[in-house]
Amino acid sequence: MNIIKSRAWELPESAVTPESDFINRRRFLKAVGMGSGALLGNSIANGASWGFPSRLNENYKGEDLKPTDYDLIKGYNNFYEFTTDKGDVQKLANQGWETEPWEIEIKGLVENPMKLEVTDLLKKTDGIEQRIYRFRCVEAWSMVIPWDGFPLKKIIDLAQPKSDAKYIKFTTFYDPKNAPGQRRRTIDWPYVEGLTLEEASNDLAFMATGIYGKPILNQNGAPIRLVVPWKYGFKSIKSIVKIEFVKKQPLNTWQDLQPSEYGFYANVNPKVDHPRWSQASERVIGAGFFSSRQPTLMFNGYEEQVSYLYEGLDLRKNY
Ligand SMILES: Nc1nc2c(c(=O)[nH]1)N[C@H]1C(S)=C(S)[C@@H](COP(=O)(O)O)O[C@H]1N2
Ligand SMILES: [Mo]
Repeated sequence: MNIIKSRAWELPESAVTPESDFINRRRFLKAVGMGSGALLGNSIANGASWGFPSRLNENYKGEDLKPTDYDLIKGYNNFYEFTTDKGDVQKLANQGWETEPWEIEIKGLVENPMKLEVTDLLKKTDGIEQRIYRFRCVEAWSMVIPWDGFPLKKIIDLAQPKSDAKYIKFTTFYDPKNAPGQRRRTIDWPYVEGLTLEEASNDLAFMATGIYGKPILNQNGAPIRLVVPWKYGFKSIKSIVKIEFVKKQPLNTWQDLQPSEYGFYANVNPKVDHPRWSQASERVIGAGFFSSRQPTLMFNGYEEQVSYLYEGLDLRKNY
């Protein structure tokens, strides 16, 4: 397949093209009037392969953003269920840990609780789309990721929350046999995250089942994960098995671990430093030596879309 790399835009499988070509391919498809989202991403059959190819959502095409190379997105990971070593997640998450079949449960204060295979959920949420989002880890590094998936709001609409549901609590799998990091009790497993119902209903809140037009890989949170681009990366919980509508604010894993450093909101905010480092700028993963740092933007560049959620809230206290 490598021999036709120079004509990447003709390839039916984005899987084998270098990701720098992704940008050129999009430009080409646009030029011939196919729309830059019509990536012909022939997906390898796996748990969340349903719905591909996805179509680019014109509202989130990341006009001024350069997607990070796929090799970096899938090779530089935080997934403590496996290891704290970013370079080793890729290997350890692909040694016997199965992400298909995968059941997901939607429960709590809802009219329509359900427990179903993730593929069946995808059918109910009616198709997937592609969105290019900034991604900013609390550790002050960043990437740009072309996600495939659907808005979280679609799950809310399916579930029909009752009036006393105020938050959504998300839970990751628990499988210490296949996830070596879970054999260590450094964290009170399973990993948990949460959003207010209002945050979760914002159009930016996304459930990802793919990256770069291909089903999401184990190390990135297969078969389904949350993506909240205006918050620090730890809010974007991976490999979800349970989505619960609750009354009280859930205690998320990082807040539980170190409440003085990590809060519930975790909105990207260059003006509020982490107790141990500045959040004013970020290291851009994959950028050249001379342009490797850039200023961090309020709400990671999504201020216009999300600031209404925090009106009247002291962001210094509610970090
Ligand atoms: N279940 C789970 N989800 C998780 C994490 C984790 O360790 N376990 N790490 C978080 C952190 S700190 C970051 S920065 C992102 C990293 O996602 P990526 O490896 O796909 O880039 O996942 C988040 N979601
Ligand atoms: Mo992170």
